[in-house]
Amino acid sequence: MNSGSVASEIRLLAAEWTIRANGGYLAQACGSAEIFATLYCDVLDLSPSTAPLIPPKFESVPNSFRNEIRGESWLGEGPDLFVLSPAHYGTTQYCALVAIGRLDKKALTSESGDGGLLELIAAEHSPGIVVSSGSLATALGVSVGRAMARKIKNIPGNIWVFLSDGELQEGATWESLQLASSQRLKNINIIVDVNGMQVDGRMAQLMPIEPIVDKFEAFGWNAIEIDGNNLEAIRIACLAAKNSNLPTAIICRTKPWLGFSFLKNRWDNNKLHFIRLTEDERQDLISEIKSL
Ligand SMILES: Cc1ncc(C[n+]2csc(CCOP(=O)(O)OP(=O)(O)O)c2C)c(N)n1
Ligand SMILES: [Mg+2]
Repeated sequence: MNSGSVASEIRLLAAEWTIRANGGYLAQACGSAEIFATLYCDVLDLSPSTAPLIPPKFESVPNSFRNEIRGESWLGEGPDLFVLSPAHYGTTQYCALVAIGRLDKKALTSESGDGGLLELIAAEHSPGIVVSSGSLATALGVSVGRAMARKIKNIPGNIWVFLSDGELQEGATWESLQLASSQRLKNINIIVDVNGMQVDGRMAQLMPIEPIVDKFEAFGWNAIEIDGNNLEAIRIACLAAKNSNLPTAIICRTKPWLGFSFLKNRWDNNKLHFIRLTEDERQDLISEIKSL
């Protein structure tokens, strides 16, 4: 698989979703397409999916008494585990799973409505999702716990956690980071999508979180800062994270408007978090997709 073509496919599928549903988290997919593509093509060591290409209908949330399918099944049985924390990036995860052949493209249409598993705000039963984290900043704590368990049981492999920059505004994140470094967990790494925005607008205006690198280092983590839309930079940073003796955070500076021209205008007007297309935007997007 070629990471460049997977990144383009993620953007295209997310754009088609947004047109179909007249709404979606398109900017999240456009900003992080290279991160997902590099992880799946060049970094994650995953065994084949144990889940069907077209997901079954939703019956109930997974628990210990029932045998409902878990989102984790689409990621196989290791040795690595990929934990997506911000649940509104679910669309990006589903599109990535289609692009790498773990989900059928038809699932994006047939399973994204009522009663389907492809929730807009993804949950534990949604393809590729390990932890329900619609209440943001909850998946990192679970992931650190799993990394501790793996260390105690000598289970090989790395846990890779995807965080959004908005989640750095939450206290639970920093408690989890502290626990990971105090336990010397080198089997967990974080990729942060620093796209500079959250639901109410710009990070810098609402509650600045800089200097991010210094903060991670102060919490005992190795921190690497890169251009998060550069495939090679992501690949090299992940390799360094794998070989580090400390838990590593890769701080990815991303551009959530990359891929479709109307997004830049929305960024300038601070309206990029959730996109409900105007008629003009819809027409522009359709003709841009046709010209690809
Ligand atoms: C604990 C919690 N607080 C607040 C929210 C409301 N919320 C939903 S999305 C979001 C933005 C979070 O920032 P980020 O993930 O960086 O947003 P994006 O870059 O996608 O705009 C917020 C605050 C939430 N889901 N959970
Ligand atoms: Mg953000």
